[in-house]
Amino acid sequence: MIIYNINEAPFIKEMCDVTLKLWEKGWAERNGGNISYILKEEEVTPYLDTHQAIDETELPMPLPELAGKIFLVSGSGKYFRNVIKNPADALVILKISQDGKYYQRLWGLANGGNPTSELASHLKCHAIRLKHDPDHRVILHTHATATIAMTFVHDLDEKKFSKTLWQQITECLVVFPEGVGIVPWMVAGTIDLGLASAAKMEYCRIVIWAHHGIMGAGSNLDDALGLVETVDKAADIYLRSSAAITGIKQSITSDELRALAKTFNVTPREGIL
Ligand code: 2HA
Ligand code: ZN
Repeated sequence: MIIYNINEAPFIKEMCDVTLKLWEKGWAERNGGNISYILKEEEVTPYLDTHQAIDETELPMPLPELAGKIFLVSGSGKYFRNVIKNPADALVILKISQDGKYYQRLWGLANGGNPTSELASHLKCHAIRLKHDPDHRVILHTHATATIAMTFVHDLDEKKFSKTLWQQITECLVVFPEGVGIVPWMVAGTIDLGLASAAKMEYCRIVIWAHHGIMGAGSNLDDALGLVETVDKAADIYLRSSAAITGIKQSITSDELRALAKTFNVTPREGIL
């Protein structure tokens, strides 16, 4: 039985909060960025009949691993700044069919439209992260300014890039000991970009899209946003310290990073230090 107004649902409020934060950060110009969030059946049922589909659309590729999963997703072309004003217009709740070939719209996109153009990337990344982390729930893509800037001036070798990030703020290694994945510039919204990102998500929760943005995975919206914020803060410090122009004078050494890893009981990805 449906009892409550979905606009009051915690997952809708969280999505409104995070999309507005991303816009305030200057990372979500125009319709930039997209988010998808796995909802649990029991979270949704007080607000929606999860067996009542409005319509059904074929997925760009079959994803049987995600059969029956429910996602809250931002809409294609929708502005993050506006999500809070009209969540039913800007967001969509969809459910993957039992054969993994279709998604059914349960709610949202009230004035028409489609889920994010990066849906294929998101779903593929969810499937991979769930294999490694049963608590995984969120994929967040945003145009994090400093991270994008760093992809113009730093070697794109992901191990070198990861080490530079770890050297900027002491906590970085602790927050993302697996480092970051990097994909070269690719056309946005393509299956190829989705597959390349998902391949990186086999071993890390951050994938940087060179000259475009960043994708972060997490167990909830705060977790994914916190991860992306940590990476971007490190990138910002790297750029502000003028390392990119003048060369670094001193930094956190490999031995120091190893000591940090030991103290915090994290295992840095092999081959970076
Ligand atoms: O949603 O950010 O990568 C717009 C984008 C595409
Ligand atoms: Zn983008």
